[in-house]
Amino acid sequence: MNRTFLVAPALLFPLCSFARADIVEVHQQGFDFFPQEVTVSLGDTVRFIWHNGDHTVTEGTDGTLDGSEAFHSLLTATVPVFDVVFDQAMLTNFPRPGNRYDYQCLPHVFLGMDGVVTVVEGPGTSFCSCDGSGTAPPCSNAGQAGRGCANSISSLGARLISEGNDSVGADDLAFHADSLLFSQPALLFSGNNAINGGNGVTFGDGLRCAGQNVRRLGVAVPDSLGRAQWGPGLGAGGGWSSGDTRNFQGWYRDPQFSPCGSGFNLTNGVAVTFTP
Ligand SMILES: [Cu+2]
Repeated sequence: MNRTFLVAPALLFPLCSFARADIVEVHQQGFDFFPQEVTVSLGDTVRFIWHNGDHTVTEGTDGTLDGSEAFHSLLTATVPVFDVVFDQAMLTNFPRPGNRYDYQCLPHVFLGMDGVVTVVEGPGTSFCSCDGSGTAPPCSNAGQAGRGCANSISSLGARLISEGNDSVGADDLAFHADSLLFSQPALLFSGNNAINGGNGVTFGDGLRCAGQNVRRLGVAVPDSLGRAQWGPGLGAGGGWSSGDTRNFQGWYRDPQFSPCGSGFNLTNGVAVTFTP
């Protein structure tokens, strides 16, 4: 692995805009981890970022360090960043029910300083990042690679990821989104085309990535952490068949303080090609 990748992985995304692996940041804020719960795709890196005090990031829930942990690090002024890669090796070497990795800060677990990383292994390819690598964000509100444009509560932008399988017969494809707005409706839709070669076009505060023969697949109401889920059981509304590719995207309301003033925004896109 070369040094450039270690130092500045984000700079590589413009060279491979269809890259699925992403970096998801979790910040130490006082005696909390924020966001406290994140859902990531297989292969993603979770980057823990220190701000003040002396903490640890220690997998488990028992408040002890006994060598059985999937990951453990100090998070201090001298170790201000700690990366954990949630790849197949992690899932194989440290299997956890539901691919759910609870972690805690050992000195402060009694204050409730803990968090959760859940890994999902869905099909498809993320495209149409609003990170400036493709179509420019509508009002300089770039998000991170693998995500939509920044919104009023997240400079990262909202992210759509898949879960389940691409089998029409199984019909267990589902989607998760994060960094949406609490209680503001979010719509999952699909389109036959990836617009503008997969780079999307500006639309509201975001980029419109999926178009042609648009199907509305359901409205979800995000929880207090800004997360929503659609599916499984999307096939009846989607009408796809084996061999079809569909481009999925989330549209959501951001009514009060949206960066560009339109009151709505979108996630990245996810393209899935279906099998029998
Ligand atoms: Cu701590």
